[in-house]
Amino acid sequence: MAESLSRSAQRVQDALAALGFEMGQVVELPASTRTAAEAAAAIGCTVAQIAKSLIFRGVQSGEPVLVIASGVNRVNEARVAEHLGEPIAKADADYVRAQTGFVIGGVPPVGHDRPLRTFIDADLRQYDEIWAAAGTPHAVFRLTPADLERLTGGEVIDLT
Ligand code: 5CA
Repeated sequence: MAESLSRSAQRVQDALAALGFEMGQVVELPASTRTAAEAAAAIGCTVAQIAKSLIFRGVQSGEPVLVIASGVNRVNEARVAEHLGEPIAKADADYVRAQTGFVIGGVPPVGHDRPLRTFIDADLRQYDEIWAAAGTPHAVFRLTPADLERLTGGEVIDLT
């Protein structure tokens, strides 16, 4: 029998179930998955297959924005701003926690305290399977790019 998940990882598992993603299985690993590079090493996939969930803040509205990017890509903030309609700034750790309910290094693409405006890196579409954080810096789950798009309702954009 599988060991029980930590509270934050279970929250993501429950969110996946509520979204009807039956195949979604959160796994907690002994090794750190806090960064995209660590997650790739722990999973045994490429860094590009890590779907990292980054939180930004709309400079005018103060509203949070979730950008889900391939682990190898640096987010072009100006590109996101064009789609959003306002400039964005990097969020600090307290803001990330307050807006999502999760700590940096574990922010998942789904299961947040409230829905977040979401953009998805088009580069992720080239992979058959990708991995995302699942609530803690030791928890991840596997999905396809199509799953990610359906689960988040995010807008796919060219991020680089
Ligand atoms: N669990 C892994 C991948 S599955 C993960 O969450 N990676 S991540 O890249 O999405 O999360 C780490 C990200 O948090 C970094 O890329 C960076 O954008 C952000 N970050 C790290 N430290 C800080 C910090 N002190 N303040 C604000 N953002 C930070």
